[in-house]
Amino acid sequence: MSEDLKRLAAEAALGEVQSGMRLGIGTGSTAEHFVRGLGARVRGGLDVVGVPTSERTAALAREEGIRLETLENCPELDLTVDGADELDARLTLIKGGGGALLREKIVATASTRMVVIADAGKRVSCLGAFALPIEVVPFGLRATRHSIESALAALGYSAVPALRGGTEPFVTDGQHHIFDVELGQIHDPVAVSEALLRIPGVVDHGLFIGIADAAYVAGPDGVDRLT
Ligand code: ABF
Repeated sequence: MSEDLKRLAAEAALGEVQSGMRLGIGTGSTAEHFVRGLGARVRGGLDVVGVPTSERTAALAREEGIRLETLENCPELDLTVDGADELDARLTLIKGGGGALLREKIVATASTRMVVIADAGKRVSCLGAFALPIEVVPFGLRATRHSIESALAALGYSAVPALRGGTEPFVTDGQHHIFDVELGQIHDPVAVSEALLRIPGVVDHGLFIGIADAAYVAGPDGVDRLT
């Protein structure tokens, strides 16, 4: 059921893709439906070039016969289509459950438009039930964890950052690690974002604020387009 909804959301976003576009291509199971649908259209004659947000997406896009470029060679994109872990009514997102948040944010920010694709289970009134991923450099992990804890405590959160992967830490495409932090409810995403970005060991976090322009959210009654 959820896979069907993801596919419906991805198909709806494919309606925004036109020949000649430079596309940012997202990561995750919803984005995979988009890549497969895009592959079918490319085989039918659609002419686009894609910049993938992860090695995983790059491999699938290649299999699908989608022409790929690096962001270095193609630094300005028309449209990025990507999934999310949570989205609210203002189209603020939590992303990074799949571990690709940094490239996802760089690619989305390099795009004129970003469109989110999701099943209705991702839609929330207040972000934060999904643990917020925070990408950090491996150097000084314990010090960075301490700084994250203190910064969040100053905002009223008593949260303990959990290193993804534990004793065998998950390594991102950028060779970083990820702390996941359960915040419960994020009433002021901007304050959380600013506090985290002040910490030197933090590379970025999974809050996407003011980046998404629209979202296709698929539920049992059809696909809603949110703007
Ligand atoms: C990417 O994949 C991520 O930012 C997010 O973490 C995840 C969503 O995955 P799925 O579509 O599998 O739920 O979009």
